[in-house]
Amino acid sequence: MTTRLELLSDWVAEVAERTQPEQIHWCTGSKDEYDSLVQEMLGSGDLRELNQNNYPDCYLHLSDPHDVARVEHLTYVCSENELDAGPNNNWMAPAEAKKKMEGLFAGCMRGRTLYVIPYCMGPLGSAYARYGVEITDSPYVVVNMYLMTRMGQGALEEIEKKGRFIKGLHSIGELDPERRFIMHFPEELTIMSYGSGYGGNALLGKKCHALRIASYQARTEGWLAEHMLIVGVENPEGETHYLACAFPSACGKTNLAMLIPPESHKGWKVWTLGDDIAWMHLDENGHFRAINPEAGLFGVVPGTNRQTNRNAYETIQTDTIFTNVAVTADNDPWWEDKDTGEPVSDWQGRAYDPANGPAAHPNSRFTVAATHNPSYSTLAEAPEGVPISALVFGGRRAELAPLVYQAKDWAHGVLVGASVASETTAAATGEVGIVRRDPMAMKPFCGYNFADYWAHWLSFGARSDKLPKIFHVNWFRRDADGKFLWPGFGENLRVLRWIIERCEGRVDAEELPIGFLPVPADIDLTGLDVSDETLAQLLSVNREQWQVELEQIGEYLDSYGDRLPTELRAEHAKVVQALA
Ligand code: GTP
Ligand code: SPV
Ligand code: MN
Repeated sequence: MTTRLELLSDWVAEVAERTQPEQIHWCTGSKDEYDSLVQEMLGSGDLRELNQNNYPDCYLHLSDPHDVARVEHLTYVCSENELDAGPNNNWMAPAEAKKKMEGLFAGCMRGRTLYVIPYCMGPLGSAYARYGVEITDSPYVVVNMYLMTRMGQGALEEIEKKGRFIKGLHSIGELDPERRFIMHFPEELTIMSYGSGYGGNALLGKKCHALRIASYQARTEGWLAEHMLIVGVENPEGETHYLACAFPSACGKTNLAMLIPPESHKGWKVWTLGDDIAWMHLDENGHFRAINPEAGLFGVVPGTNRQTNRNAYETIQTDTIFTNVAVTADNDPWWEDKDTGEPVSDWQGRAYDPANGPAAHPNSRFTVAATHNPSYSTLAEAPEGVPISALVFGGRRAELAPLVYQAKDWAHGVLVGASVASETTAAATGEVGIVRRDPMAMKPFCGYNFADYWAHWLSFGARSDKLPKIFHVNWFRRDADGKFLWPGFGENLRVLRWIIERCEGRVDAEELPIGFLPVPADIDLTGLDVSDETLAQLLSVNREQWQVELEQIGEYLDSYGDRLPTELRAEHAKVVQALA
């Protein structure tokens, strides 16, 4: 055995007994190990080489066509008590779920290698870091975990010192959507995932551990695990504010985290700390401090180009695993809006035919080390994290939600977060473009009852008077022809500037029932082709539409029954009254 921690060696032996692998590989996390797994997968066809002159050390994985996104209807939170999982989760009794999973796992690794991946979420050795071990039979998962987490020997040593870790068991199984389940046992700190090789279903350190299990732990321990990017905005005077922003899947976190200031903003700099997950603790001074538990980027490929996100575009020129993109005649990776080249073969490896839909899957992804990003912050590895000035919620709303507004105080901000709704995207299977409630962008990721989660959020109000200010943004408002009203991407810096000015108390705002809105003149439009009328439209608040929205929010909150905090109901009633 390659660990002195009995808890771990016993678990690996027990899993091996059940799953019957041909061999067991304990991952060291070395570059040699990564390289040899890549070579092996090139041999097996799991990976394909891309043009190594144009894209050195870049590879392509084409998944099973029925395994391209998260599967929320097959994802469960298995707490002892169904109410603890809440109406926001699918629930199954732990005993029943385990029995089902044990049946699926029986003998499932015959002829395969069982990989043991010890990993760390967060800077190694940080007081805020957490540890887990994923067992998987997928070498694709191993190489992705190598890029996305701090995995291997260093993590194992910490786990051995602590004697504790999250147990994550994964098998790709037959990749049959009928035999696919992602089960979480928060009370036992255990995850079982079967039947999918896709990121959020299979890289168990990410959504399963760092959000579902961690959110459950965070509640009992007094901190927050959130679906948020972390970004530093430095002004020309060299002062930096850090923001943590929660947008639903495929709604712009990676892009905002890697933002490039527009031409008009000489001297401004933007630093990436994280693009998907933030763990936030109150420090001894009552400030929120955030770390990014991840070490890599698992980003949406389509739409990435030099204009929209040059940092991401440059980051993925080398050392990147592409999943489900198309390729050109030169064997370069290709995706919609790449702005150069054209596809000859699509994400299913077929000759490209526009009749088959997009060449790259809309949820095609890149996996790359975070250190590869030119805007990676030197503080991203700081064990104590960065202080957060503002929390920003957002969604994809063609109508209703203005470009930006500020919550009146913490409790109102919690209501603003709880009220987030957004059009669905290709990040999860199911229909795209349907507005659904996605509180705090955590609908698919909260490991317990949302009612208790909102109570936990509200509880910070009494714990500190130095909490971050809370905002809501919407980059996706459209005109009557369906065109985006706001240019977005780098230009979003103009909105971040207003947010920072509000945090510093340097700018007034207009108080409306829904919150504080910018005085239009305070959004700097210099050098931008956006008219005053368009800005007015972007900032407009339609009373009737908001009344309907508030009614829907009220019904939604009511669906949480007795557990809903009365304080949240009261916040809702205040806004309803102010709108009347
Ligand atoms: P997950 O990784 O699924 O959590 O997604 P994400 O929130 O990181 O979303 P991402 O930044 O990858 O953006 C998803 C899609 O939205 C991409 O196709 C982007 O091009 C597009 N997008 C991002 N920011 C903007 C914006 O400001 N305006 C517009 N119109 N589109 C944007
Ligand atoms: C998301 O869907 O929010 C993602 C991609 O960030 S996944 O890791 O698959 O969840
Ligand atoms: Mn995400």
